Amino acid sequence: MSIPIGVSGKTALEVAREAAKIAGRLAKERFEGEKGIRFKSPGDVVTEVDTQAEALIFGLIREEFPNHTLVGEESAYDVRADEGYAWIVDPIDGTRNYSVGLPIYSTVVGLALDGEVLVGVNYDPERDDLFEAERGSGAYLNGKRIHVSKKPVLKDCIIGFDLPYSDVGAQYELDMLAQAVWPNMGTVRAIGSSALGISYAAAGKTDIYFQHRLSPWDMVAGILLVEEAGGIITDRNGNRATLYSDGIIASNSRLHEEFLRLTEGHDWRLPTT
Ligand code: 2AM
Ligand code: CA
Repeated sequence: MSIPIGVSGKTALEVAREAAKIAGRLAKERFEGEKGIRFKSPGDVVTEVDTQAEALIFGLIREEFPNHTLVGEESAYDVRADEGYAWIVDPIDGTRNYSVGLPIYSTVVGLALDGEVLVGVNYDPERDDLFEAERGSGAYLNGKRIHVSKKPVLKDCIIGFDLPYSDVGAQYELDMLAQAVWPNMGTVRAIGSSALGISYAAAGKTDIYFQHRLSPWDMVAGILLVEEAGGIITDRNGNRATLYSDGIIASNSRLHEEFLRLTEGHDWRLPTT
């Protein structure tokens, strides 16, 4: 699958990296100031910075790849991300954190061809952490190769997860976690950014990550990072994750099997529309 080159000769990865860094730095500069916060729906917050950062990223991509589709959480959320070359952008993942001054958020830029992710970048401006991957070339954090956890059993593990906004699904998820997984695991972390949560699992900092009700821009970089870091990332039923999976589980294959076995038949598998 060929990874395209931009008008000026930059690679898609270079463009994704540059765009994520510029937007992430804008978010960081505005972190202390007035951000223009409003609620899109209960629990789902957006700031003026999200909108500005997305416009900035789209502008940079459009200059290099004028014929590609642009998909973004704020201004182009209803555009299909799995047809042709599509750039998928989350200007600030973890907006709820960002809006209240919790410094746990990141900027996601990915490129997919017919739904197969080719390039994925996740930039955390607070720690200057750059997670990036190109299909077939491995996953990297700040230039160093990363790998998923090697742990074989959940008993020793840190499980990362996040909850959907005010959604009844969150109750199922917590219930499932408490009943099925809790007695068999180490400990849990919920950091409020699924893009960072998946990236930390790709880097083996946590051992497994799960969440349902995600959107293509939350997952685009994570799907590629986990696969290029030697892990597996699936939907709740164990099928390979796509940009439109209703939730994901990311880990190594042994932990994955154990997690799917433990959660089999639990309510979080029920459709919750
Ligand atoms: P956001 O910050 O970009 O809105 C925390 O709950 C994490 O899950 C964040 O990454 C948040 O993305 C994402 N998230 C929460 N509820 C979601 C929903 N219903 N659909 C898509 N993403 C969601
Ligand atoms: Ca997001």
